[in-house]
Amino acid sequence: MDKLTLYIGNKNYSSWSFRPWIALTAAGIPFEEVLVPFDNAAGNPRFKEFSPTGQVPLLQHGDVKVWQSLAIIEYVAELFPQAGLWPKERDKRAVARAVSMEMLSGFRALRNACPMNIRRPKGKIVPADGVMADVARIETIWRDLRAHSGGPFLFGGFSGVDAMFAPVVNRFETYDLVTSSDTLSYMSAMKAHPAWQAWEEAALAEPWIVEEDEV
Ligand SMILES: N[C@@H](CCC(=O)N[C@@H](CS)C(=O)NCC(=O)O)C(=O)O
Repeated sequence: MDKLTLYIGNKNYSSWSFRPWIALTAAGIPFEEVLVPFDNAAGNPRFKEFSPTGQVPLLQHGDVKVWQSLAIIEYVAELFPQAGLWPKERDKRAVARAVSMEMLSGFRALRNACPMNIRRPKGKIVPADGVMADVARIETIWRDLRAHSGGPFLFGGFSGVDAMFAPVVNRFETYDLVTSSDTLSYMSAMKAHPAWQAWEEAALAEPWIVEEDEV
């Protein structure tokens, strides 16, 4: 099989890169990582050299290019069906995809007001309109799925859905947005995962500052 190459942005800030990276890493799927740091002043010209959207993440597999974080997780799940990236049962898989799509296309208030920033010391902000409604919906998703699966992750073991929500765990923590014990318990499970810790360690070691993501 051709090797998999995953192009990503800064580990400190690139929430969309984090999703497929943690999915592949947690599933033990071998891949080469190519990190291209953001260069907002120049409009990220290097991203356009490998990505049709000029955005990261992008997965290269032979001649195949896959962009969009969720499409990458889907592609890899098809290549490695034993990796358990989606639940085995069709009904659970449907829910897994539905909440992943909610994440991919929604929660804009939270995403805009609270950029992922692994390095930022924990500290509250005054939440912009809509942020706490996004937080409440995400907490409901997490609580319901874990009540059904028994946890510790959304469908029991770590899956592609947890990967889709991984950056939210950082946002909740960094901006001190949640207090419920159930939410905090899920966040602890995520932060204890070796793949999470590997990303965090690398993010903390990065030298780059992206001013517009420093809230
Ligand atoms: N919906 C896309 C979002 C990708 C995205 O917004 N990537 C950001 C980094 S996290 C990016 O490449 N930004 C650079 C730019 O927009 O110039 C996905 O799921 O992959």
